Amino acid sequence: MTSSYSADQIQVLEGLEPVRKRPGMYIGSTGPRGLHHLVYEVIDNSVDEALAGHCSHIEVDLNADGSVTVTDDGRGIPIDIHPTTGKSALETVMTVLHAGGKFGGGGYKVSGGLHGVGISVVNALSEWVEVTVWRDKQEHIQRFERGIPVTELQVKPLKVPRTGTSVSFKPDTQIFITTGIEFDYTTLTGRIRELAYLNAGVRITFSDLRLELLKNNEPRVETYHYNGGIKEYVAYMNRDKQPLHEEIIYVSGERNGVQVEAALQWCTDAFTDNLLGFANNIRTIDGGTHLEGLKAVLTRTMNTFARKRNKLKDNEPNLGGENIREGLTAVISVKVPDPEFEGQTKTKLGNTEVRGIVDSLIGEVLTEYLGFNTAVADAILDKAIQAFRAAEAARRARDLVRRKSVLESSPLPGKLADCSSRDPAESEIFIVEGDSAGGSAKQGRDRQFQAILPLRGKILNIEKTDDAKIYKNAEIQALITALGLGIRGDEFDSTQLRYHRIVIMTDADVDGAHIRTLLLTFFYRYQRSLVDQGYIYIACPPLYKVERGRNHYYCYSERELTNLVQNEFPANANYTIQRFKGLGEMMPTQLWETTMNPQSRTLKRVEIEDAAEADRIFTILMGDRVAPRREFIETYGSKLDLMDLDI
Ligand code: 0RA
Repeated sequence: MTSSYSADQIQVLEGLEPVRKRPGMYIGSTGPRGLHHLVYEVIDNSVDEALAGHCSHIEVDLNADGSVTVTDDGRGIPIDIHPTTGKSALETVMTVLHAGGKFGGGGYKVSGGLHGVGISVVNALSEWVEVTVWRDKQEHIQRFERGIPVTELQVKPLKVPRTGTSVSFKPDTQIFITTGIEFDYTTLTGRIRELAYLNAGVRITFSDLRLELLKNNEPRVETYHYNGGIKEYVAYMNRDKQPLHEEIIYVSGERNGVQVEAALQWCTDAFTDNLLGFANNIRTIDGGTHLEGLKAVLTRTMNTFARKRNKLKDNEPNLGGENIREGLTAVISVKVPDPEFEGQTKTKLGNTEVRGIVDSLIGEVLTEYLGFNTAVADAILDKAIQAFRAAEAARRARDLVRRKSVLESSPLPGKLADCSSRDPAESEIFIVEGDSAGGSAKQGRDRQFQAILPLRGKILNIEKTDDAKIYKNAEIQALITALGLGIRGDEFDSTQLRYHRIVIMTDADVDGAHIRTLLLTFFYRYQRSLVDQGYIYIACPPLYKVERGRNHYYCYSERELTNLVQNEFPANANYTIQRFKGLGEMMPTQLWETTMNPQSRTLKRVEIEDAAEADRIFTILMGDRVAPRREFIETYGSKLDLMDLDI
């Protein structure tokens, strides 16, 4: 390091020290989510360059050493010396908090909310960063360690002229202490696919070059490139459903500096809505003014049409918004110059002006479209009217249930082995498959805080069943009363919940996976907040017991078994392997030790990051169309690989 950097160093420390002190303030957490945000932040910079029209290809590499490289073919981060700081623009962007925006130069700095904190935050939280800029027929490289420049900008002539930026970084294990720095393939590709859909025409290549994931010596390389943008996104989400109308309705426009883009398609075989909102490329999980605008304009426009086309009589009430949205898949993406993100997780768009802009822009286009395509308008209206009648019938069924008080006052199910504790916060319930596993679990548990509910065989498929039948089903009634759930569709009251950990414990085979899916579907469709608020867990029983001499080991995956036998044991070791075919085969003490004891078990909390993907999975697994379901199960086998199961 040259002496001329010592003055800068102090400045740099002042600049980025708060980030290292309180990383959570900048990236949300130092868990897996925060870790992945580092990658998103770097990609977002390249996406901005693409949106400005200067870059067509972005490459993301997960390197074998645990670092990540993001390369683009844009103009390259400027390297000229800033007159006041005396540092290059590149170094300024890398070492000064929020310095990125200054170089934005018009257009949208689309990032916001969770990201958009600037690439300097990535620099601060990385063990090292290396930036390469190709521009002005030269290659410029600078290296940083924990936010501090450790080399000057090194310049070499470029033999083959090119332009662009490449940022490599390795997250700092001193920052990501608890969960480490391993990136998740599905999480990253999910976001990259989303970005490619949201930014039509941008090509993003993803390569996983990590040694342990090499399959048949081939790295996993995936390219995401959608010229149709969010229209293709809707087609992708609906690919296993029956569209009600072929053409996807598409709206795009700009008003008062706010860009609006929406794509909509209704399906005949879907009974929920699936609305995805984005603001400045950030998924707004908690909605906000753009979604409010979309819902309002849909309800108003469709009711106007219903009267115009005599589908509703003068004395009949308006169709409800939820009736109109039944079976609708929609993506709305807005770009707001000055986004406000609200709520605890900053995933709700707050800008009030957006509501009216979305409403008026979409209203104009939709009215014109439906006026020209009356067959489409009629099909959507007929479905909405059907939905309205079904909702009326369901409401009557619910009222009946409520009057009879089946749920509220019914005794706890006989097969429930309840725990002694009455404090839901410390209580757990294990939902197990069959009486045999139930028996082992009952004997193995700690009855103070662990309850066991054995289910007989497969539970009812809630996806295909109407409300009246649901309440009559014995297994579902047992679940509802044991857990203390209310009536479907009612506001979720977490104070009524009898256990704060609801653990699905099924066999590690195809049947077990199916039952787990049925249960997850039940929770997801019946009381989605149970999933969203993190009450649902999956138990991880071992697959193998290995005995060698007086020692025994439990292995929870094939990989663990191979590793144990090949790497931990001497070459000529004598050992036996027992494969557990079901939980019922385990001794109660074994089940306790490996799967139920909080001191030694692993529980996975079910987290559904991508509601759209979850929705699609449940539709495939539970819906009527057999072909995609078979294909899905053949592809993914017993692991629900696409769902993000985190911790
Ligand atoms: C500001 C100005 C210019 C380019 C960029 C930023 C830029 C930043 C990043 C970050 C990753 N990739 C990037 N590509 C470009 C343009 C300056 C000019 O040439 O006029």
